Amino acid sequence: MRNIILTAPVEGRLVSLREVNDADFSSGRRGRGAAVKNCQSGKIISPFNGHVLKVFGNAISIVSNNGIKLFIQADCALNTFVVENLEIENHQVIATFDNCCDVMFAVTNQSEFGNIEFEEIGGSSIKADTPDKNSKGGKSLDTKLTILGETGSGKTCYLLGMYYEMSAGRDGYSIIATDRDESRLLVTRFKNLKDASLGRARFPEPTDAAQKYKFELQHAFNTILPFEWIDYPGGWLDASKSAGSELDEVENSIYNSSALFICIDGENLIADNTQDKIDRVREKCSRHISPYLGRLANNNRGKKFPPVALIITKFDLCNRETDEDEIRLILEKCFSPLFERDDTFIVIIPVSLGSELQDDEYRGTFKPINLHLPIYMGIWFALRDYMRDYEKQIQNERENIYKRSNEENTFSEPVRKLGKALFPFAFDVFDAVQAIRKPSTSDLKQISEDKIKRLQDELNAMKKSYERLERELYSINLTYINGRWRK
Ligand SMILES: Nc1nc2c(ncn2[C@@H]2O[C@H](COP(=O)(O)OP(=O)(O)OP(=O)(O)O)[C@@H](O)[C@H]2O)c(=O)[nH]1
Ligand SMILES: [Mg+2]
Repeated sequence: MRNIILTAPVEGRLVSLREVNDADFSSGRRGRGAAVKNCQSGKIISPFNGHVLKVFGNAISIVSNNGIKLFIQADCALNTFVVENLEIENHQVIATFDNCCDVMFAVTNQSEFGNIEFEEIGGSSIKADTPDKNSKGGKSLDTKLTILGETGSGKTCYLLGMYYEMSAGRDGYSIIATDRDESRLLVTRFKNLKDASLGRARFPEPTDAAQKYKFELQHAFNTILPFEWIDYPGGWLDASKSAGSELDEVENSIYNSSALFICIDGENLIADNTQDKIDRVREKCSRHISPYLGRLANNNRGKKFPPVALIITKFDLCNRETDEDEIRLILEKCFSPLFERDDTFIVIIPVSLGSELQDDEYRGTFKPINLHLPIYMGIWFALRDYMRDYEKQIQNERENIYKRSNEENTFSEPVRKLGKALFPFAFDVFDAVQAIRKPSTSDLKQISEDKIKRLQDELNAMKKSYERLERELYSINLTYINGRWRK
């Protein structure tokens, strides 16, 4: 089947159709496509040579000479320059619009094609998708966070506590569960965790199957990063006891993770001396996890190792007898191959749900410590990737402007000027026709300049977030970057 790549018919950052409010598009009924949100004003440009099939008040359907049918719709009226059956050329402006929010487009005869991709005008590309009807929104879930650790080490409690902290909002950030039912369940579970009257029953049951949660990280209530969180039963890590399919699932998840969270049970750090603590962490935790890290490095050759948060859970149990220097030493010994790599970012984060949690038959006070920091690390790294992508897009636009300036300054402009001097009337007509057929060089330059400004503004906002998160992370004295401890 033929794969196709089309230039988007409108300028702007492409997003998945899942993000638009129009049910025909977001459900996939219109076909596979993409959208540009918050366009305000702009032009609809044909991405191929072909002709117009139909013109509606706010939509146009066009077909390419080689049979690609594209339906383009805005959520405002269009000023159309074309009529049914009119031939159109690649790059021809077929309509303009003012005061729009979203422009959506989809290949309606999608079943005739294999891969369908859309390229931003002068930017990166997006795979056209048929949105899943059950999905309630979100960009593609590229950011995956996997939490690993022995059974009973506090992974699920950590997730519940983290959601409790972050759903309320912290430093301008907040997290919401994308699915409302999932959100309700999480809220009920962390309410239990807080409810001292429940005693032992305040804690979750051991996890018996892999659980995936879809979250959205927001800043100032704007979604900046959708991510998936995967919570495994700790028992699955023990290769001697697990089924092959369980091991495959854990392994795949680790390979595709943007950041790894490894829980080390603080109870293992309650011992008479450092060597005993090392032996316990090694036996209970690193012995099971290290083989996965080894295979990850093997699989990942040439790529960077994901950042790792070593989360010491239940820190309330061991904080009196284990200080920072000893923690460093213990974890360096237990995860020595990881610390030997010179491309890793490791941060050790002691966390706790409350210092008196286990007092009085588990009726102690819920008082979370540091639960936000591991997730800050994940966000920090994801933002870094986003910022690189934005910088690349800005660079592309700058190159576009440079190319356009060269076009203006060379052949076509002087020839056009001379023609206009000799045949002024004919060239006025020619210019008028051109104006509706193609965006002029200066228009395209303006599109690029506007885009650079928008990207730059978003990039600046991301940089501010990035720096704030970096300050938070560096405030922990237990960060290990590219082969050395950060003092
Ligand atoms: N003192 C203390 N105990 C905690 C804390 N967090 C969790 N626990 C205890 O650890 C137990 C296990 O926590 P879970 O979150 O269920 O452990 P898990 O890693 O998800 O375990 P599996 O689902 O079996 O893999 C809880 O039932 C609590 O008793 C904490 O911050 N402090
Ligand atoms: Mg669990």
